[in-house]
Amino acid sequence: MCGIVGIVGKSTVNQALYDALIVLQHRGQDAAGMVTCKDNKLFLRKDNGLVKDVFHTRHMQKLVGNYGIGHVRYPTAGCSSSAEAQPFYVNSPYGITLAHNGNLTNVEQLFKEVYEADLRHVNTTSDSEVLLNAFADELAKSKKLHLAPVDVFEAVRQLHKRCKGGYAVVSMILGHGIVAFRDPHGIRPIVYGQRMTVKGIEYMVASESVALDVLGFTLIRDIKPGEALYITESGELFTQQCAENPSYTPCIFEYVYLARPDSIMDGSSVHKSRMKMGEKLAEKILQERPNHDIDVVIPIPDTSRTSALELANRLGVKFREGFIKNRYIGRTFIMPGQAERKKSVRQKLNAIDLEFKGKNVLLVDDSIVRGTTCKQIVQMARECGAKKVYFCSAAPAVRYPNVYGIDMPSVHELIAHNRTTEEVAKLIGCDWLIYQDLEDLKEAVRFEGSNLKEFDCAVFDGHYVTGDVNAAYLHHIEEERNDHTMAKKNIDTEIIELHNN
Ligand code: PIN
Repeated sequence: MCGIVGIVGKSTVNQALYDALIVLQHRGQDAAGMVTCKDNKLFLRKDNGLVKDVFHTRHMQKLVGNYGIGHVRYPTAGCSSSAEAQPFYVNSPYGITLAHNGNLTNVEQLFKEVYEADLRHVNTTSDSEVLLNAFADELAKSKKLHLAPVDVFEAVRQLHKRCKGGYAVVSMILGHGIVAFRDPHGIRPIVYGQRMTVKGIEYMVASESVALDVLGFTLIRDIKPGEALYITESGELFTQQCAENPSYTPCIFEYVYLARPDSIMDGSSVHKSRMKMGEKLAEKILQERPNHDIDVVIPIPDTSRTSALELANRLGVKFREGFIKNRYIGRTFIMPGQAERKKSVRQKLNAIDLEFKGKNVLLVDDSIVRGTTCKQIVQMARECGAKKVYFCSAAPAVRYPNVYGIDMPSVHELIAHNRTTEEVAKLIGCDWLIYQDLEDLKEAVRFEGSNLKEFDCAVFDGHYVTGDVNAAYLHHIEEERNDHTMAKKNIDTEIIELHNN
């Protein structure tokens, strides 16, 4: 998962891009980058680190121009070297830069084409750089010094035929403008909006609507699956459907945990979806445990608060904050290596004893992935004197890997992989465990009159909407993801970086 943004403004856009990246920081804390364009020159700054640490005044002063794109990275494929920070750049044709959120499932095939047929060199292991080269190759086929919108759309049309997987992309073509597009299944999110200035209309595309809100842009709509958007440097906007058979199956996990609650995605409010997840969970508890003896509902901060509150309301049970989070520690599942993850839970959360002592508590989390955090939290609740500890997950059991750009662990590290609910309950040490049903989760995200019928729910049901994910690919992903490989990659990267310096 990453965050992307692109702006075509009427004056310098660097500050607006920076502000947007700050708002999208939750989508990736690993690296950040921005590229702007002025007088036929590109200005690029990217590095590992948080947005606030990557851009200093001296960089911002040089990032001039009225259009540009930006990226925050949460590594999914490839390694975490700063050379893999985005946006990526190719000089031919025109000078093109690109930022990508998602993961291509046919990257090896595409790499081969780019290398052997298009005669292009890719310098990193990032699928985004391969995607950029394939896009550049398609744009070059127009053989024009200046592209018309129809040429841009033709290039995206051809690109859709060549790429498989999940991708939301923003690309800047020097001397032309910004192109944004979304994969034909609409797996990863991307929206666009506008704001009026005295000099005219400015346009912005971003992963989440919250970036538009904060910068005073009005949301126009989501880019449709397969659709492309072209905004010229002078501010003319064109859109076109570029996929042959688009289908609308956005990633449901965005609503569970990834997106900010104040975002609207594909027309559905993330906040409202999470409230409904709580209501649905309450109904399931009442059905499965009509004589439950829950004294208090306690959320595991932060994401689960919204659903836990609605759950408590619906059950007619008290809602209490029992865990205090140290907000200066990063998210748990982005850290490589099990030992580091275990250590950080205690640093991250502390329990208030009196909310637990002598009570039957229902703990609520947004999801259970590895189960390591949950296990320690259950233990903390018991140490604080809870009589019974029950557990609820606002999402169904995570049993399969994600291949469309969410950095899920290897299947063997997923606690629910090949396990029943009872087995998971036993492992995390709670008295009973209830998972959301998948149909209820879908219901929670759909709203009345919405076009959203189906979703990418692969992590819950193992069904991969792009149709190309087979056992061999899953095996390959598995090899890439286990902690051992990740740790080795990080060490190798460090050595290469030291060597380069
Ligand atoms: C954390 C959201 N959420 C908490 C991420 C823990 C799974 N974990 C996924 C639960 S926050 S575990 O609210 O956004 O900070 O199953 O891997 O132990």
